[in-house]
Amino acid sequence: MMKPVVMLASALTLSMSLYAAEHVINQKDKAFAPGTMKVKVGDKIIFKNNDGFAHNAFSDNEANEFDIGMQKPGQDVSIEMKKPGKVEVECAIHPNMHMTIEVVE
Ligand SMILES: [Cu+2]
Repeated sequence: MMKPVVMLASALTLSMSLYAAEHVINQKDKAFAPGTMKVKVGDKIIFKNNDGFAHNAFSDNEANEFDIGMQKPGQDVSIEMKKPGKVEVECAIHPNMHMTIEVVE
């Protein structure tokens, strides 16, 4: 039998996942598409690599710092946006790749 605390925690997780949206960012021809995106806290961003070579998307912004690392062609990587703020996304391999995600409450 589950303890009440555990039941509450799983109910919260369930309700959060019901509201969390998923957004796709494509990496194609050494560019992020779309170039800007507005999402809510808790939403997931799925980075797709549609190129024939690796990418390495990352952000240094304090609010949602992340580093995907080497992402091979055809791989999907999911990142959760945990705090509100501006997220400037760059690629460590291709300096010209750049996009912005605005995370709101
Ligand atoms: Cu790249």
